Amino acid sequence: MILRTFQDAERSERRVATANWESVRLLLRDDNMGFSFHITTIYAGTETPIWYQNHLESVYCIEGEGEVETVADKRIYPIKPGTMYVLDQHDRHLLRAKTPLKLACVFNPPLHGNEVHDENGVYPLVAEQIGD
Ligand code: 9YT
Repeated sequence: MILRTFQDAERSERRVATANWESVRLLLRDDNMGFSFHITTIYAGTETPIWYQNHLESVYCIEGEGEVETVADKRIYPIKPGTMYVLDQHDRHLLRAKTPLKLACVFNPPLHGNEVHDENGVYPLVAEQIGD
């Protein structure tokens, strides 16, 4: 059994912040669940290019308003509370927040904890350690 609170996690190294977003990573790879689970806030007025070439991600909107555009076909999907979008094709996309967007995010494979996007919006696939 694992029990954590958002309130404790956001005051620890589980909180990772960038110019466009911050993320509180409640479950990580070393919890051995096969996925990681984060509460992410995308700052209002931002556009973030993202391309998870090495990960699958599901995103559920708890609060806020925004949109996601898939780069390949330029389709725009509105995001509001209750909306889920799923990057099942490793879709390259642009995430825009009109107001602060509070999102629950699940990653497979799980993140290690300190990843931030590189210049292409990608998280590296951290090599498994021998013996893992
Ligand atoms: C929705 C999304 O992918 N935002 C970027 C941050 C990511 N959720 C994370 O690392 O927690």
